[in-house]
Amino acid sequence: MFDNLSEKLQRVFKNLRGEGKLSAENMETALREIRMALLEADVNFRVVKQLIENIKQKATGEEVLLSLSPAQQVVKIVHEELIKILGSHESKLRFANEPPSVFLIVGLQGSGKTTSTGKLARYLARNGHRPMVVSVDVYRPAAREQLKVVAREVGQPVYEGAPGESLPLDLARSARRESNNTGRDVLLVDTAGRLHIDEQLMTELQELKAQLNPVEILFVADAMTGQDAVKSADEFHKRLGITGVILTKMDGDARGGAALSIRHVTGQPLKFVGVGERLDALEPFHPDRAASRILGMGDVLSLIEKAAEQIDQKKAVEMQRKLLDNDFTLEDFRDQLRQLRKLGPLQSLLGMMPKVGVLKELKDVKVDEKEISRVVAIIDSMTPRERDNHMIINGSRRRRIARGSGTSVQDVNQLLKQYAEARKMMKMFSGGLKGGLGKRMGKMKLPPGFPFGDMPGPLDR
Ligand SMILES: Nc1nc2c(ncn2[C@@H]2O[C@H](COP(=O)(O)OP(=O)(O)OP(=O)(O)O)[C@@H](O)[C@H]2O)c(=O)[nH]1
Ligand SMILES: [Mg+2]
Repeated sequence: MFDNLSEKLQRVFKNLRGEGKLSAENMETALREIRMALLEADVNFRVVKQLIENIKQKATGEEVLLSLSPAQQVVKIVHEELIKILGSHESKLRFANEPPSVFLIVGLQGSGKTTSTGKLARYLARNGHRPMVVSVDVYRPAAREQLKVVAREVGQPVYEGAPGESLPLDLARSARRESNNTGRDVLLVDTAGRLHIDEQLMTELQELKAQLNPVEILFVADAMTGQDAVKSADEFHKRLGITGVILTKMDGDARGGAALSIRHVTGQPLKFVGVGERLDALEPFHPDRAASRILGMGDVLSLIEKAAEQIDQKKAVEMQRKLLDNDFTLEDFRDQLRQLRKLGPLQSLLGMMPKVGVLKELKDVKVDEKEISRVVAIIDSMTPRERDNHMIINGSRRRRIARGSGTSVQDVNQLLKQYAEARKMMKMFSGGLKGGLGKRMGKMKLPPGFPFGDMPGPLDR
């Protein structure tokens, strides 16, 4: 996600880093390069124009802080403007005053509607709702069966229709009644897709809208189709009035043009992104985090949240606090390694981490269970005091720990080094964006192995 753009923008900032002052010339060059990078990422030209204008205005305006270096200033400005164009704050789902809230899931053929309906049902159920799903795709024989399978997988009920019930409107109305009768508070209506926007589809969707009075009409689009996704979202919005967008297949989209354009072009927010085929691969979209990710600052918050979903809640909150207070001990490090096995595909986690330096090479790493066990064994061989304060682990303690864990002193040294680097790294993040974001960006260099990678440790290249 956003990999290409991220790489290019970081190159622009790097070039600026050598400059002593922000001048008309170096700003001109930087703006030209940023513009190119955005266009190459397939961002809508109107969005690019607006962004560049805003950046230029800010960079030459009074807001420029003399205390920051040119690179720092530009990073700060681009970060702010990216957030603005992406929609400033997370766009939450809306719910009706009187349940069930009906969500219409619409979009072109193959965009990911049925999969997203299942993902959304899972997401809602995990967030205190009681969803029900129904497919009104009566055109493709297997379509309703597909939703049934997906619903079963996420453990949520599906309205299958009475015998002979085969009209979209009938199915939807009965499903709403069924939701009411069974105390379900959200009804997700998976609709049929077409190759192109055609009159028949639009008429059907307009009727569904009129009859069901949905609180959300979510347009599902394939991020990999880039500006085509933006165009069809715009068209659907003009004909139907959508309330938000789900961009799917972001896991396969290195450019991110659709994600960056859709809000500005349609005026409707990007609410969720699909990041894989699995039914847990759906994330609420956070403009600020996306902007940080684009600028290579990783997405530590999403990482923590993802961990929180898998790990027990209390622990996650504690972990977050520890990260912020830089109170992250070796014991926490060990806990994290243990949790790592639960977290699912490592790739998607790596994608959320800062893309500076070494991580780029870590794309295809696989978790090596044996290595994790070894690190865990080393930490297990420490005393509680040592785990709490790694500074006291001197030479003789290192030898004892190595013996106790059946490893070598080098292994212990290596682990301690990684841990120290990881702490340093976290300290940088915990400072937040305010006050000296640029300063941090300039110095930021991922330690080998942050937080788990690039070692002859738990990860194997
Ligand atoms: N990699 C990836 N694949 C996805 C994602 N979302 C959906 N897919 C895949 O896209 C394909 C189409 O998904 P569907 O959910 O069937 O799409 P649809 O819009 O319901 O299709 P129609 O009902 O035929 O219009 C499936 O193979 C999904 O597994 C995603 O976020 N990432
Ligand atoms: Mg479908």
